[in-house]
Amino acid sequence: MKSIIIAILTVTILVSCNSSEKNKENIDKPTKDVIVDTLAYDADEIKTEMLRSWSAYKEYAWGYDVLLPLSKSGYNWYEESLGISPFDAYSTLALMALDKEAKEIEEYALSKDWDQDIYVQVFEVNIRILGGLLAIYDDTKNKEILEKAIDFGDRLLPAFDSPTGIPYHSVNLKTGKTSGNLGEGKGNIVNTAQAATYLFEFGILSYYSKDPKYYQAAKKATKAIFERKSEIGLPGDFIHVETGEWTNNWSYLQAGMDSYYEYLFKSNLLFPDPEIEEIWEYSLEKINQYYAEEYNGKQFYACVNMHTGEIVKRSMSLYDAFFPAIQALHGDLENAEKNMATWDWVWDKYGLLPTRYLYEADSIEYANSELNPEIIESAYYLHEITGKQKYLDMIYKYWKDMKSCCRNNVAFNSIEDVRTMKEKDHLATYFFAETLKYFYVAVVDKNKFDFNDYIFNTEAHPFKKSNFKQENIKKYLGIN
Ligand code: DMJ
Repeated sequence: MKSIIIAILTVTILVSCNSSEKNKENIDKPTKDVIVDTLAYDADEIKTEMLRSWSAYKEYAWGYDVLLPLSKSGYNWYEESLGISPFDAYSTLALMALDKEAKEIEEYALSKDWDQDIYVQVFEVNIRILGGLLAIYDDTKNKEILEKAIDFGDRLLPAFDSPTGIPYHSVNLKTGKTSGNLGEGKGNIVNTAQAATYLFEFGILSYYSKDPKYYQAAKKATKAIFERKSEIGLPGDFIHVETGEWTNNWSYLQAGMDSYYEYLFKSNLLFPDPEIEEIWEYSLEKINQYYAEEYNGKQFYACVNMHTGEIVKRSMSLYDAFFPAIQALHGDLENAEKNMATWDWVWDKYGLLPTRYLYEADSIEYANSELNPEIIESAYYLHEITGKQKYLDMIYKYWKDMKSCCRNNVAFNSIEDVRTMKEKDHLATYFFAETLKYFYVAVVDKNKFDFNDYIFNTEAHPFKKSNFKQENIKKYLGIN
């Protein structure tokens, strides 16, 4: 009896926010089975939470891009709404068989007129809106949805009409005029992810429209980055769209470069292209050669100087937690598992990931946490690929911690500071697209969703591999 009480007490402490480091002393550890049983959740629980959060969006923020769950209101990214949350939510609702809700979004998408006189950030709307529209089409095969996706894609294309082929930061959906990050004609600088995270969605759009122009524009932008690599083979992190000069000489896996690498690998899985595959293989070698380092017995990926390879900062942003998934899918399980262990260790320090952690200084640089999915995504891939229970246990723990820190009376909220767990009035659109989806697919029956059948875009919109026939890919995408 005594040992049961100790075990229950211990589990309670272990799962509370900020738990693990602080509470190690004076407590007998419960057996692994006790932790797992207590932390385990099922697919129905996540589905219920998705429905609850989605209903809150509809009640308080319908017509806006984003739900503000504490003030029970909404806000728009630009002067007019693009409806970003619905586009991000569709594929998760559909996968959960929440058909009525998914149908509402399909109808909303059909009512959408993209002729909006607003400048939109090309990178963000590509992964969320174009990715979301294509996911609706992939699921429904509704031709009118494809027309909406083609219309939207056509409105993004003028951004790629630059001297280098690298897209401008923003484009006006109505006029096709472009703008830098500081306004029209000003600050024509983009980070590497904004420059070259298009192969996947533009490849799908080319496939379904049978028009290679989208994939070719994405490929040109990707090659423009790769061809400007340094003498030691690394790309930089910020580039001038018109001159093609690097404006900063750092190189890393973190936010700002992350999805450039992600798409070099993933796009090639759907649409085999020898040129892109070669760029990926080359880049992966450089990542392992220059970014990877063992520090205090753990595997990290540092920020380095693109010309010398010298480490300039020992930091990690929570976005880089996507990389164990890529390593695992690529087949490099040794590095994937080491990298995942490091992420899980950071999670245990705080009970959530801070936006940026400095591993040399062992301190936080940015303490906010915004319900991001990447660590769950990687644990999910690792569980699927290795079959090891410990990765599912990590996911259980992440859910329990996220629930206890971020669940509020209508949905979920972000955190201002992981050290105090002060709440922040924001629910990012990717929470619907990614975070809840990864929690769900990690535990749902294989006959409802089989990991092996899909490739996710960087916003976790899933695309069924069998929808893309090898015999058509070269022609539709213009691959030699
Ligand atoms: C998502 O919008 C995408 O995954 C993007 O590539 C970077 N990460 C955010 C969520 O954290």
